[in-house]
Amino acid sequence: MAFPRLIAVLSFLSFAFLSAAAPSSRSRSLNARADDTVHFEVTLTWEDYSPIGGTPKKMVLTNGTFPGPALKMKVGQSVEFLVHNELPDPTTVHFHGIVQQGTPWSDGVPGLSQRAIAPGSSYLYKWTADATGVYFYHSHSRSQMMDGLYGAIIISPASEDDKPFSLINNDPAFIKLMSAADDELQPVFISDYNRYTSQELHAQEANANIDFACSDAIIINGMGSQYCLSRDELTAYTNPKVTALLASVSPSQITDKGCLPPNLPATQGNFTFNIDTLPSDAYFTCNPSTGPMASFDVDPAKSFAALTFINPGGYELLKFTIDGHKMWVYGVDGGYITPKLVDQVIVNNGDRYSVLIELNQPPAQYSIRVANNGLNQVLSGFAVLNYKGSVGPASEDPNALAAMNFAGVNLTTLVTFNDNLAAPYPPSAPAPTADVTYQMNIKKLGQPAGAYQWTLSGVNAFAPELEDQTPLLFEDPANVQASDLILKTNSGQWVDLIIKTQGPLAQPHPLHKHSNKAYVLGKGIGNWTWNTVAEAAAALPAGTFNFANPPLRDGYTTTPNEVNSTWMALRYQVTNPGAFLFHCHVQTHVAGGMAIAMLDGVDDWPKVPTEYAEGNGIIYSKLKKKGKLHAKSA
Ligand SMILES: *[C@@H]1O[C@H](CO)[C@@H](O)[C@H](O)[C@H]1NC(C)=O
Ligand SMILES: *[C@@H]1O[C@H](CO)[C@@H](O)[C@H](O)[C@H]1NC(C)=O
Ligand SMILES: *[C@@H]1O[C@H](CO)[C@@H](O)[C@H](O)[C@H]1NC(C)=O
Ligand SMILES: *[C@@H]1O[C@H](CO)[C@@H](O)[C@H](O)[C@H]1NC(C)=O
Ligand SMILES: *[C@@H]1O[C@H](CO)[C@@H](O)[C@H](O)[C@H]1NC(C)=O
Ligand SMILES: [Cu+2]
Repeated sequence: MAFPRLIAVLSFLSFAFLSAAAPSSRSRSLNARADDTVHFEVTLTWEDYSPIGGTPKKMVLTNGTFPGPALKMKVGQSVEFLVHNELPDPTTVHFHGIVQQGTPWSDGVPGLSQRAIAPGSSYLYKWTADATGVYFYHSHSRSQMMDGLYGAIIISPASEDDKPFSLINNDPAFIKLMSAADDELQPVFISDYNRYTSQELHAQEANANIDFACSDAIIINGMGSQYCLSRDELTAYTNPKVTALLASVSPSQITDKGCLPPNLPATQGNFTFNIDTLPSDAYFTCNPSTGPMASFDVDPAKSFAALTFINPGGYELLKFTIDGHKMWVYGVDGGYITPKLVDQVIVNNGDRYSVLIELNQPPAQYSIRVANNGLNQVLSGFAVLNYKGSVGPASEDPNALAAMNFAGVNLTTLVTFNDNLAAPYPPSAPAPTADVTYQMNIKKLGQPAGAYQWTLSGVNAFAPELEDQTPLLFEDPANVQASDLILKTNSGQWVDLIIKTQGPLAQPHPLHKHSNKAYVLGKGIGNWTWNTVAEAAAALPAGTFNFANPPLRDGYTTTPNEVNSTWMALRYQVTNPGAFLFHCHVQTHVAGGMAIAMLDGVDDWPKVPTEYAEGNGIIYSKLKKKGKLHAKSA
């Protein structure tokens, strides 16, 4: 019985020690020498932790910290990421935005690219840092990311010439300062926080039959506080659109936590709710608590500072402003863009925005304000931009410089970054036409399904249990039945994905595509009634689609609408064969089934190394016990 496992051990070992020199399919990485490998190693533990003070809950700590340590590397380097799972549950790690060119088995999706890493086991991910920018790693097992497993990935460019800063100011001295700020960029994780674990939250959803959308706090780099407002403040902050919806419930008001009540047919649909099963603090009772506040030190002698905002949150779509400062948005989802000067940026789940701030204000502490961008809850979180030599808060009245209030309503006229204008730098354009078009239909499945169950295809939910199946990557795609949940493409094809949402009350969904990025060709309000983008472009006003320099991203948020349905058209080329997930990054939605598996390049299907196909992560736990694991340091 031990025989097959022994073979697996041996082959995995040789793989682990030899493969640093393994060639990758990308020419850039062919230059990577054996010693041009960075090795990271982390241990995941399940511990009592409280980011917002008050009562701790169980959270995933990565090497004892939350968020996990940042991984820094140079473009072109080979990366090894060894993870030890000391959690009570299975896990996987996804490297969000990393293409995984030629390494689809390191994409971290259970049931697609690997088997989940069992408790007590370890797993070695290996990939190439193909492109510069800010990415992040996070759990992709069920909704475990909400329990705290995430950290930043920062890939620095080969040359300063690749950066877009001359478009801000052509003076070489300024370019040098801006580039230096980018070299020292600080990641800023902005996220909702819930006092319940992801498993408890899903149990609450199922029992109450609701799509869960109420938080305790917004935390910034794992720090924050739960603020409880007075009833007068809550009333003052209630959006008139929300007031109209509240007429159907009693009392007709938002909850003490600032949330829309969970039993609103207008937002949930026509379902039978059992909200008595919810713990009162899930939606109603607000328990104030105070935790630490994140502070970002900046040095005005350097003239500029760079921050990259990342939303790894469960379900709140967020936005931020910085008191007294405009910002140049110069990077989106890792890629540089033609910079835009703005006051506010919306950061939806999974997305990253890099901003450059000119440090031209008196040396003081300025508030970084993060507010919920949805109408589901009145909620904000705060951090500090701390100038070196600061004499204290920038003004006596803490809100004197605020561009938006606690409910996220603007207090001044402000410019919000327009996602549609995120032109890639250097310029880049898709093929003018697609080879194949797939249409999807986001909606709740409807009774008798639960109010928390969703479909992306428009037909079936991608059930969480599919994470437990044999990974699709390990199958011969000829034997895998294509369906509304499993799409097949051929290598080199240009693929259009048309995503339709159903109004009225089409809420925004921040979708995420694994592997290579896709162009956002256009978005619209109303019914999509065409077979292809070409047909739609002929029928709709000029300018509806951008074929010249459309945003090139791994995150794409559907357009919300209170009245009509909406649509969004994405285009990408199949350049990296493998099994990749396309899904909503709202954790409650993906857990509810809003996902589709793309079998990209079925005509050029990769051969999975034996070590991954058979290894299943068991090996390292054995080595560890025998003390035979020698970690190389980064
Ligand atoms: C995690 O902790 C281990 C043990 O202290 C250390 O060797 C390793 O470098 C840490 N990992 C990261 C990514 O910092
Ligand atoms: C809501 O669902 C119930 C039970 O299925 C059904 O009888 C009723 O007609 C539905 N109401 C609306 C407005 O769709
Ligand atoms: C901000 O608020 C003011 C009114 O307080 C309004 O006139 C303005 O249009 C708002 N929106 C923006 C984007 O500035
Ligand atoms: C979209 O289609 C729906 C269902 O067929 C229809 O009720 C609605 O009027 C259409 N909306 C528009 C803007 O054409
Ligand atoms: C809904 O669609 C109709 C028909 O296209 C249009 O006239 C109307 O302005 C749209 N309403 C909203 C709120 O987008
Ligand atoms: Cu969603």
